[in-house]
Amino acid sequence: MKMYEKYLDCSEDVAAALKNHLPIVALESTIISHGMPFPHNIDTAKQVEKTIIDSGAVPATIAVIDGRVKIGLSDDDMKFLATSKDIIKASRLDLPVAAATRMNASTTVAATMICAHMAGINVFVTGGIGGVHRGAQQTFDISADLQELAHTNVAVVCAGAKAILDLRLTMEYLETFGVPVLGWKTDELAAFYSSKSGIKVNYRVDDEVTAAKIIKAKWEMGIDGGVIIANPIPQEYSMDPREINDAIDRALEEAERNKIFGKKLTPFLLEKIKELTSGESLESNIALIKNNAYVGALIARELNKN
Ligand code: PSU
Ligand code: MN
Repeated sequence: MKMYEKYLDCSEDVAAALKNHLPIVALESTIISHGMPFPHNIDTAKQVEKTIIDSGAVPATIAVIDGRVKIGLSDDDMKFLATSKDIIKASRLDLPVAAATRMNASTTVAATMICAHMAGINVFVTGGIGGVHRGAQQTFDISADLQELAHTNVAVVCAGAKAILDLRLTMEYLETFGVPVLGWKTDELAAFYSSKSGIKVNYRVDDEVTAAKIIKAKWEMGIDGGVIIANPIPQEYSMDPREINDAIDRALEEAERNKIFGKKLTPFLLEKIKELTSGESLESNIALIKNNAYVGALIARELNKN
């Protein structure tokens, strides 16, 4: 038994999938506790799990409950995360504290990658990754997600990153740390609510066979770290970039006025943007995650072959 295994609890479904070498897709939980309001958070989490099952893979939503790292959540766990106001948002730095002092914590992209890797899961689906915040030249606010992508061998399917971040600086940072950003059937970096950012990805991939070959080549060559598959939001849900950027600008001003920074900043901005777009952003958010779940399942199945 590996030392870290004593911190993990796999659900029955996930344990069986690991034992039988079935394709598994990890999912984060910060989006449940800090990314969306109830009951949309739990509805979405369940729909995303169902999409993965329907696409031929096994979902594993990850969180820390009473200090236990749960790989695969029960209905009760999920309801608890979706409704309780006292869930810690755990990134890499929080994870040991959450485990040692029996906290209830949702996991960010960084923490989910760590836990997925411990459990032996190498594909992870989320909505948007954290990145270099606007104004990071002054604040130094760069999400720990990016360092995790630099070091931990998990492929992450996302709809790019939200324009609350500085997308150009985020791409520069990822380049410095050798994280390939692959555009799923596109040359352009997806910007979460809109499919267009005006920024190019490193490479375009048009199918899961090529994506899986690239991911495998990276790890077989001993080049540690993640791979990002940036999957644009489906066209019919893509929001007008002007409208969404307007909301983002106003949310950023409000955050500055209220002196919100650090780990509180991302949840604050997400909540404000939802208010300012009168919920339109929420519908897009749900659509894009399901779309990512489908692509993640395809890639997990392909990686799982041989
Ligand atoms: N971006 C989103 N929705 C989210 C997040 C980011 O569009 O829910 C969450 C993810 O869990 C991500 C985290 O890992 O916020 C990043 O937070 P921070 O910037 O504090 O690292
Ligand atoms: Mn941040």
